[in-house]
Amino acid sequence: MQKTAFVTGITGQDGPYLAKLLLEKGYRVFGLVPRHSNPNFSNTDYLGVTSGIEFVTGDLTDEGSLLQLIRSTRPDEVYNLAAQSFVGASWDLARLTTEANALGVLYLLNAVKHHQPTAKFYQASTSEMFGNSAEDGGVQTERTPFHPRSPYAISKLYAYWMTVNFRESYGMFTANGILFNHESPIRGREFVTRKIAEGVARIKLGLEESISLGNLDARRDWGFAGDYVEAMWLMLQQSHGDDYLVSTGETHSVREFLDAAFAHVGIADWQGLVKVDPRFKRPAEVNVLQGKSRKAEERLGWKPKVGFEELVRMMVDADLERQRARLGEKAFAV
Ligand code: NAP
Ligand code: G4F
Repeated sequence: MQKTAFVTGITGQDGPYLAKLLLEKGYRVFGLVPRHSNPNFSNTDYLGVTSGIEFVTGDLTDEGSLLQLIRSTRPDEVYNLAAQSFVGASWDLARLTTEANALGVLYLLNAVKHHQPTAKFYQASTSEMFGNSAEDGGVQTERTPFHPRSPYAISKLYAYWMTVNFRESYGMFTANGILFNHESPIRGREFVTRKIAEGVARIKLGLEESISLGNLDARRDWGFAGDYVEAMWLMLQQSHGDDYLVSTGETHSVREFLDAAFAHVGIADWQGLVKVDPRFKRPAEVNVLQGKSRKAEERLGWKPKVGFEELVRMMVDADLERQRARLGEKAFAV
């Protein structure tokens, strides 16, 4: 029997990687797209999955649209990846962030409970919920206390507990993936890794003189999105719903990301090419994230495949290719 998946956030970074995995496994994939005058399918195009996805229009903030879509698509698995996911914007857009990331999850859980209660439900939770909280040795696990430090993290914590609560109250199969930062060539351009990859590529090709960034000392546990969507799928193949942390176990600073990215294009001394701009600093920073995903390893058999250096090279190479293609198009136009 062919399985059906309902994926929100299909046009973001993780949605296309997950859709690729599910289509390869023979799923029918419905992808939720919010209404835009000019919808952007560049990420599903990049991974070659646009034609395989059945796109449906709706919005996490519109409960009626979710009720109608869950009733009409009858999914076996629901992956809720949609969110206002940019931490930096969440102070200025606190209400919008809360409505989509917190209440939107309640609406989707309700739609599943009413129309397809046997569906397995995945919620995209986040290491941001830990804030600066850590265990001895400075790492985070499933047992580390949460201490969110942004409107984004607070909205995600509400969604985390609502997901747990639907499991405990109604016996539904729900799972939280507490994912640490994961990146790829289709990462949104405002996130620090992609901003650096694109900036380095443009500097290398003589198209830009510098990159403006905020806190270079922040440390993150950066993995590859293609690896992380496998963990999402594995969580929904278990006999019962549970919550799992997903990380690489390594932490690197923004500065180290810059080192690796510039080194890859043969620039050793990048200090004069990076400007620190207070506009990119946050009212409350999360200083260090480093996860220990032993539970995912033991119970799901999941391990990351792509390491830090390979991830940086992959992202910079992809941006070099994109920038060169643009230059080629311009030359052709002349
Ligand atoms: P992303 O690239 O920002 O994609 C977010 C997606 O959500 C986009 O497709 C966006 O559509 C959609 N969306 C936003 N508001 C919506 C709404 N009100 N209704 C319906 N769709 C809406 O995020 P990502 O990096 O793929 O991350 C996927 C999920 O994992 C997010 O929930 C994020 O918070 C969470 N997460 C990410 C990471 C990470 O490191 N990437 C780590 C932990 C957790 P439009 O573009 O059309 O607006
Ligand atoms: O790339 P970032 O914006 O990612 P952040 O805030 O860690 O959030 C991402 O990962 C979370 C999981 O931990 C997700 F839940 C969330 O949706 C998102 O995908 O920033 C990373 C670090 C921060 O400490 C930030 O202050 O880089 C620092 N940084 C320094 N300069 C910058 C910049 N971040 C951005 N975006 N832009 C800068 O210029």
